[in-house]
Amino acid sequence: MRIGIVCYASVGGSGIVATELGKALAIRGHEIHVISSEMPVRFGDYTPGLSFHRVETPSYPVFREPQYLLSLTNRIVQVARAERLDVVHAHYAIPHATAAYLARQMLAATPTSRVPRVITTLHGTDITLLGADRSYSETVRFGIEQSDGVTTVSESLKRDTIRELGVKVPIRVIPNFIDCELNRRHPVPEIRHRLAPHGEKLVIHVSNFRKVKRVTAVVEIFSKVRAKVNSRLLMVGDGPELDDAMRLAKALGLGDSVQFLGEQDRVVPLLSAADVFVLPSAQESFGLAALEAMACELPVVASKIGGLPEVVEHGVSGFLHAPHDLDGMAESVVRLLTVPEVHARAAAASRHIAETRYADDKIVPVYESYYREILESPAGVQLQSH
Ligand code: GMT
Repeated sequence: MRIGIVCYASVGGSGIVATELGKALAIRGHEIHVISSEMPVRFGDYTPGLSFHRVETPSYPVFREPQYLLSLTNRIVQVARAERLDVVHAHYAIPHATAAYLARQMLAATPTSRVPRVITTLHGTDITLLGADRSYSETVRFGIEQSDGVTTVSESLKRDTIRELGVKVPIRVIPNFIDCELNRRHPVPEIRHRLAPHGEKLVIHVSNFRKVKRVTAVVEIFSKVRAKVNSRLLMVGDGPELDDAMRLAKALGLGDSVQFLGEQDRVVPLLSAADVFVLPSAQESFGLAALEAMACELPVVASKIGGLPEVVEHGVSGFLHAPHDLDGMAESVVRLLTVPEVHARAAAASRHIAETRYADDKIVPVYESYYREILESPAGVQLQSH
C-alpha cells in the first residue's frame, strides 16, 4: 500500500507512534510518506520505502498567525497526487484530521486524482484537552466523523471520545506498540555507577514535562521515598513545567539526589540503569513512556487514570493509585525498592506484558488489516469522486 502518515515532529507520544508505525510498515514492504513540519525525532537512518515530506508554513505580514492547516493540506494534496496514495493516516485530530479531510475533498474535486481514504488515530490530549474545549470541539468532531476510519490507542480514549464529542462513527481500538528487541534491558555498570555512585536505588520519570504529566508530583513522591530509602531520582525530558520541578526539588532540599537530564534521544540506557518508573499524570490515554519502561523490565507506579490501567496491571507489573494519592504512590515505590521478590515479580511481568500484548510484530499487522478493511469498504458520501 502507499500510505501518507501525517504527524507532529516534536517529542511526544503521537509523533513517536506515527514514525515507528511508518518505519515498521516500510520494512514490511509498504511505501510510506511521512508528512510533517520537521523530520520527526525517531525518523532515524535511511529505511527503504520511507520518505519524508516537509510542510513549510511561510509567514506573511498580513497573517497574524501561521497558516499551518492550509500549508499542511496543500502538502497532503501534493504528496497524495504525486505518490498516488491509497491512505492518508492522520495522527492527532488537531488539525491533522481536518487537513486530511480538506485534502481528500480537494483531490475528489479533481477528475484525474486518485482519492485516498482518510484514517484518523486519536492519541489523547487531542480529545481529553482540546476536543473537550469549546474552541475546538465542533471541528474535532467533524474531522473524526468525516474520516473513513477512526482508531484510538486505548479503550479508555474510545469511551472519552464518545462521551466528550458524542461521535457516532465506529471507533477501532488499536493500542500503541513497541519494538521489544530495541527496547530491552541492557544494564551498563558504568552508567549505573555514574548515576548512583553510592549504590543508591534509582527512580526515573520520562515525559515532555507538560502540566498533565505532574512533574512536581514526581518530585514530591520522590521526596517521601528518599526519607525511607537511599535513592536518587532521574528526571528525563524538558517542557513547560521543568522550572517548577527544579524549584520544588531545591525547596525540598533534595540537592543532587534529583538529576535533571533534559531531553534524551535514547532512553533505554537510562531505563536499564533504573529500578522503578513513576508516572503520576493527571491524564494519560495510554502511557507510551510506561510501556517503554516496562519493556526494559521496570515496574511502574502510576496514576489510576485513563488508559494506564490497560497497560499497567495493578499488583502485577506495578501499582496504580488515585492521582492525588502521592503517599500511596510513594509507599508503592518504597515497597518495590525494598522487597526484592516484589520487584523481581513486577519486573518480569512488565516485560512479559510488553512482549505478549504490545510488541510491534503483533500490533503493526493489525494496522495493515485495518487499512485493507477501510480500502475495501464502500466509499461514504464524502468520498464520491468524479
Ligand atoms: O501529552 C503527551 O504526552 C503527548 C501526547 C501526544 O499525542 O503526543 O501523548 C498522548 O499520546 C501518546 C501516544 O499515543 C499516549 O501514550 C499518551 O498517553 C497521550 N498523552 C495523554 O493522554 C496525556
